[in-house]
Amino acid sequence: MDSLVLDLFAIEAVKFGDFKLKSGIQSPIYFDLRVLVSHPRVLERVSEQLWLAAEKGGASFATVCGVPYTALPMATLVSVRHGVPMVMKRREAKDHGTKKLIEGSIIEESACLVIEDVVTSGGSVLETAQALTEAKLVVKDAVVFLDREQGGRERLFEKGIKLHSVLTVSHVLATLERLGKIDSMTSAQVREFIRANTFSPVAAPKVLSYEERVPLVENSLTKRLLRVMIEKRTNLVFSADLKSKEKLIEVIDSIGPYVCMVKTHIDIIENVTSEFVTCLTQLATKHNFLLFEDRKFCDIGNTVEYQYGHGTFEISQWADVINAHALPGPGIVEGLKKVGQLRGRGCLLIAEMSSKGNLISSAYTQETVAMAMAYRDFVIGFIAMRKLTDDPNFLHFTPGVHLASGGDTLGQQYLTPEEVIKNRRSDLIIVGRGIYEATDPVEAAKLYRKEAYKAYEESLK
Ligand code: 5BU
Repeated sequence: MDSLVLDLFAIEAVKFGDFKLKSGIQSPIYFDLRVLVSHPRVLERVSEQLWLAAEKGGASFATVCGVPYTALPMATLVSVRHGVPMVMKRREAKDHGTKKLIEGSIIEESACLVIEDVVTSGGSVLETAQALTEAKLVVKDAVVFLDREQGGRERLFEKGIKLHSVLTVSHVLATLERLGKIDSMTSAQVREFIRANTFSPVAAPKVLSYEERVPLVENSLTKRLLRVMIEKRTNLVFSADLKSKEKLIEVIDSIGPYVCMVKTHIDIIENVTSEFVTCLTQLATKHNFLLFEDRKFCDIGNTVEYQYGHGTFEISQWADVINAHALPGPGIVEGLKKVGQLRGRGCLLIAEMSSKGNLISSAYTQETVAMAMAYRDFVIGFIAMRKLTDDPNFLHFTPGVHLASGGDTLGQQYLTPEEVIKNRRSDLIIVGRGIYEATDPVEAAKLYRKEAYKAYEESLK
């Protein structure tokens, strides 16, 4: 790497002095990698290092895209040398014809590696990543030749992009000082400049407490649930997936004090009777929790209207909350809303799933969120693996939660309560086997409640 740093210095791709940056700030160091096009051998080495850095960082991608203009030749070399297709971002959308911002053949939902010459705040990488995302590509990794260490890496990380770099300013300074190209004064000056001009990470929106959310939410059912969560100090939903009615009633009665909601799969319970359903609703009143039937409706509006309002289980008569796939389109919400809204019920849209290999793509998730926004009077939130929107009206419920990570033999994948609530900023955890298969389900429910509530309180700090 020493010889590459020396070459950059020799061709004046890195210069020391007093330079006015785009932002207007005076800088004692300047990187100008545009000169590389006049030095093909150096350009070739820079490009190869970019490839190696991405590879070393574990980036996986199907296409590459250089941030215009300086990184375009670098991306081209990477593409040609390694046989990875490239897409190209325009600086401006064409004002005639297709208005496309990204040129090239796009394989929707495939990963694209963003290539950049220098990263300061990460703004240009983000701009390119946004255009790529709009063109239905997925950006998880970016590789930069030189990281100015001024906060870009952190900012990109917050947006879900991992930055891999070939060189950092510190490394360049140390190398040039060691090889006698700059003195220690210059090096110290630059270090101080970098320290004083670091972009702070974009503050993640503050997590609102349940109390703060109550007056902000429009739906009265959401308000009710939040109040239960506050009063009982619990964001735990029990997934009561037991087949025996007696066992189910027994478990629900014993863990009722620790949950804000009980989720059922009514069609797995043997010989369901109206007395059983009455018993369920009585328990909900006794322990002050809501009932959620995990029916996962997924049909045209007309059919779901019948399924929800009629049939053996008469779901709309007793379930406060139901859920639905967004797959059939808005008609499904219209159909369910026709039955549920007058009764004050609410619906969760399944925006993501916990099971391995599920076919939900990020574009599908985004469309689901958009659909929820359009039906906010009836859709109260999502089944999702993380927080999807900062809109306080929507509650995020995450299944696939277990204190022991791992999964089952049929594709379930588990996350811990802390990961779900604190790191992924979801609102509620859904736990089934972690509780009802435990030697002592009551103790297990208490533990899940404690862990998830603690994670929520910590996320407020
Ligand atoms: P478990 O025993 O905690 O693994 O049960 C999880 C429950 O959540 C179970 O009733 C599933 O039907 C439900 N579930 C899920 O696990 N993953 C999903 O993506 C969705 C629902 Br949607």
